[in-house]
This record gives sequence, structure tokens and C-alpha cells, in this order.
Amino acid sequence: MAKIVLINPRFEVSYWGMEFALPFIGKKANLPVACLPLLAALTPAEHSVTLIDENVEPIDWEVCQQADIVGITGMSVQRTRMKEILTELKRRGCFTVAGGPWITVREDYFGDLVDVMFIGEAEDTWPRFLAEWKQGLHQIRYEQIEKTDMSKVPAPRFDLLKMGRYAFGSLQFSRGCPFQCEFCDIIVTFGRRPRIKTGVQVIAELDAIRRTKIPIVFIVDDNLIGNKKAIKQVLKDVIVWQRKHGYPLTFFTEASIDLADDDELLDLMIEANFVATFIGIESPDEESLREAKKYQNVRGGGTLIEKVHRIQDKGIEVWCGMIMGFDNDDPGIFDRQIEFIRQARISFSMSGMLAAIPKTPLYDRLAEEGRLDPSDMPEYGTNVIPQRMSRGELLDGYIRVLNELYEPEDYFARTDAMYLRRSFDIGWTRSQSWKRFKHRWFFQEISHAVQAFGLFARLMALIPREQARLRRIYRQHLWNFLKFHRGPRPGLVLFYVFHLAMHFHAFSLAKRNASRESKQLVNSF
Ligand code: B12
Ligand code: SF4
Repeated sequence: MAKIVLINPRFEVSYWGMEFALPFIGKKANLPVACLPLLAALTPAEHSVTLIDENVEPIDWEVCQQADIVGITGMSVQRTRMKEILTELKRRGCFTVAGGPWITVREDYFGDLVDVMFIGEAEDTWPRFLAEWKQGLHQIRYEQIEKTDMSKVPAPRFDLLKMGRYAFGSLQFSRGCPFQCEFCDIIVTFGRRPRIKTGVQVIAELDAIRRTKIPIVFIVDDNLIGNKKAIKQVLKDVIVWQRKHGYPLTFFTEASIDLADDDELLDLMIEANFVATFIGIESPDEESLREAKKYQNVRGGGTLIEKVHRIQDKGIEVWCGMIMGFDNDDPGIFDRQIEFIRQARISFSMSGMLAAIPKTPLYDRLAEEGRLDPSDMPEYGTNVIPQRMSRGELLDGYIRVLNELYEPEDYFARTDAMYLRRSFDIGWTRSQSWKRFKHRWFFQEISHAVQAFGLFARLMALIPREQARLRRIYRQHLWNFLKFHRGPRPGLVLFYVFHLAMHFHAFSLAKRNASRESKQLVNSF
């Protein structure tokens, strides 16, 4: 039997990390990374597993030192901390293994600090390694060639995490995405054939997450609608489960823009209680989208703005990813991006500079063209050397976009364009289902309104003195919302107050980038 410790290192500040908003929400991190509880579930019962998420608890180095195997995961924004942790583990003589998105694309990054590395998925390789390790026959590099059969993936061990310290829960229904965006490492690692869990698995995981008492769950799929036919069936099962239990869970996720072209799918998502989806829109310029091979964004009926509005009008809020610095982009792109996001009335836009992730087709192409900055922390915030502007212009333009988008006036104009429409609503109460669950609906709405009050009170109390003007602005906008939004749903105010808190996060992030106070510029990479 082995004692195993698995660590998720502290994140650097990032757009979706919500770091500046977490104190208001009273939580330590946004959500648990899905791999930790999954790896624990994949570990044969003869071994003991301890999970440590440094985002919600300190690392207990003594426990690590006594373990036979210490594993670490991490994505790009954790790489510095990963290195620090591995250095300390090595100093203490630990046997270290590493996997996850960063080492998968940068195998040489940690050198001798890692005894065994895992490239890509690990449903087969992790148990195989443990068996080989027991016999003293393990290898130093494991790469799973066959993609994981999702219908055999076990339910994650949430019981090993301190779930109460997270704002949201995480669940995964599927992996992979059928598209071919040039900059994307997801399809390099997880492939273009979407693979999905069965309804039975999903329901078991819904039961497990419900036991944690976390009511809002991020479905961490690469693209929830990669296989539309299959996800529709799973959504039907989710709806049955939600109805059976009186709609205990609210979901948000990531999907591609072709969601707008499928009414049935939108209706099922609403009925299952999805309230928001992140969509990689990337650019308002068709040429840039074609260059990036993001063909799904130029196909289908209507403009991108019309598609976003269609999804919003159905009752699902759209958050987006936008990229500046494509070869086609000239300095006019910055204003075009801002204008697009305004017209699309999208509150949360993760706007970033194009970055080339190792192993992607974009990385290979730019390397061939001699247009990659090899440094780990590029001075201009991205390793891509743009074509139609200088690196300085790209960085300045990006910082300007970020700052303009999150100037309160601009942000609330977009948010209110959505939230102050009288008919506006999101999620299952948008459909007629709520009428069958009046009791539950009433309880939920009152509880949301009470939570909104608590969140707003903490926001008012905790905003630092130097940002005092924001307090006034938030009060004013909340008042406007309460006055104008006479929709049927008192609980919607919680979502609005969440937008106030998230404004503080994005605003602070934009200012931090503008001041260049951090060595690591916060980019989408
Ligand atoms: C859902 C998601 C999110 C969610 C949840 C993030 C979270 N904290 O969990 C949200 C939207 C919040 C998010 C935010 C960000 N994300 Co994100 N996210 C994803 C996504 C789509 C799925 C991740 C997931 O949960 N997968 C399911 C789990 C089970 O898979 P997994 O972690 O890969 O684990 C498997 C294997 O890798 C392996 N494994 C993993 N670790 C280990 C460790 C050991 C020891 C072993 C043996 C095996 C192993 O085993 C697992 C089972 O096969 C990925 C894309 C992808 N597919 O990787 C991007 C991705 C990880 N995100 C990325 C980025 C950049 C970010 C942000 C920095 C963006 C930003 N600027 O804000 C932030 C970070 C915010 C934060 N503090 O959380 C990048 C990372 C790039 C890289 N190669 O490092 C990715 C790859 C997407 C991309 N290309 O842009 N993200
Ligand atoms: S749609 Fe998203 S996940 Fe799919 S290939 Fe493009 S960037 Fe990657």
C-alpha cells in the first residue's frame, strides 16, 4: 500500500480565478480542479490518498514528506508555483509525479524536479503506473495513447476535498471538441472526437455533488455541445433528475457558438437550469477567425452578435473569450473588439493577446516563421510576435481594451442592457417548469434574495477606501436594477449582485495590468 498525496498549487491571479471577488463571496477559491478528486477515484483502494488544494488550505509538508508518492497538477498560470513546490518536495527527498495541462504541453519545464511525468489523460496510465511502481518497474514518462473511454470514468471523490471552501462545484460530462482552432491545445490533448459519459454516470455525479450542498456547478467540459445528439440525451436525464429533486442545482459551462443554431438544445439547457455559458468568440473580424481556423464562428445563420443575442434571449447569459494579435489584426482591432462586446451586451469578456501554446499548430507555424519569443515570462505579455503591429502596440492596445471594458460606465451599460430588460430572466424559471414547483421556486427565490443582500453588504464593507467611488456606483446600479426590473423573479437580484462583485474583480485586474506591477501579465494563456 502506498501513501499518496496529490497537490493543486496556488493559482496566480487570473480572469476566471475571481481572486479579487472571492473575499466578498466568502470563499477561498472559485471551484475545485476536477482532476484531483478524479485521480483519487482512479486510485486502487489498497492505497491511501490525501488531496491538498493550496488555494483553500496550506500545504502540509510533513504529510508530503511521509508520503510514498507526491503528485502535482497544474496549468500555465500555476507553473511558477508548481516549480517552487517541486523544489521543496525534492529538498525533502520526496518521490514526485506530475500531470495536467501545463506539463502536457511543456514536458521539459520541470527538469529533474519530476520523477515521473504524465502526458494527457491518465485514466489508464495512473493505475498502470501505480501497479508498476509497486513492482519497482515504473517508467519515467507515461502518455496515454488511446483516449479515455468516458463511459468508464468513476465518480470523483469529493469527500476528500474541503468543498465548503469553494464558490462553485465542478463536474465533467464530456471531453474533446470537434473543431480545429489553430491556437487550441485542448484538441491536441483531448482530441477532436467528443466523448461523453452515460446518463447513469452523470446522475450518480449529480447525486454526489448535491451531497456537498454546493448549489452552483460549473460543467468543466471543453465544449459541452461537441456531440449535440449525445448531450441532448444526457440533458434529458439531467432534467428528469432536476424535476425529481425540485431543481437543487444551477449550472454554467463552456460551449461553441453553434449553440445559437440549435433551438432544441437551448431549450434543453434552459430546462436543465443552465444560466450561463462561456463561448470562445475570439474576434469580430471574419478574416481573423478564418486565419485561426475558427470556422464554426463564421458559419450558420446570422452575424455573431445576432447569435449571442439569440442565446441571451433564450435565457442563458453569454460570457466570452476574445483574442487580439492575430496576423490579420491591425491596430484598429482594439476599437472593433470593444465595439463588438458592447453591442453583444456581454458583461464578462476574457480579452487577451494571442498566445502560442506549445504543441499547437499555431506554435509550430510561428516557430517556423521565427515569430516566437522563447522567454518564460515574455516582456510583452505574450510569446507571439504580431505581424501588423509592433509588440508594444499590441500590449498597449490589450491593456486599453481591458481598461475600457471594465470602466464602470462601459461595464454597466452592457450589463444593464441585459438585466434591465423587463422580460429578462435566466435558467429554468424562464421555462414553464417552475409553475410545477411553486413551493421550491418560492424557497429558492427568497434564499437568493437573502444571499444577494449578504453579498452586497460584504461588498460595501470590504471595498478598499481608495476605491470608494465604486461603492457609490454599485449602490446606484443595484438601486436601478431593483427599480426597473419588475420581472416575476426576486431571486434574479443575486445574479445582478454577482455582476457587481465580478466587476470589482475585472476592474482590479485591468488596473493591475495597466500598472504593470506584476511580472506575470494576466493574459488568457
Ligand atoms: C473547465 C476549465 C476551466 C474552469 C475551471 C478551472 C479550474 N480551476 O478547475 C474555469 C473557467 C474557471 C477555468 C479558468 C481558467 N483556465 Co481553464 N480550462 C478548463 C478546461 C476546459 C477543462 C479543465 C478540466 O477540469 N478538465 C477535466 C479534468 C479531469 O481534466 P485534467 O485536469 O486535464 O486532468 C486529467 C489529465 O490531465 C490528468 N492529470 C491532471 N493532473 C494530473 C496530475 C497527476 C499527478 C496525474 C497522474 C495526472 C493528472 O489526469 C486527469 C484525468 O485524465 C481546460 C481545457 C482542458 N481540457 O484541459 C481549460 C484550461 C486548463 N484552462 C486554461 C486556462 C489558461 C485557464 C485560465 C488561466 C484562464 C484565465 N486567464 O482566466 C483560468 C484559471 C482560473 C483558475 N484559477 O481556476 C488552459 C491552460 C493552458 C495550459 N496548457 O496550461 C486550458 C488548457 C484551456 C486553454 N487552452 O486555454 N478553466
Ligand atoms: S472551439 Fe474551443 S475547444 Fe474547440 S477547438 Fe476551438 S478553442 Fe478548442
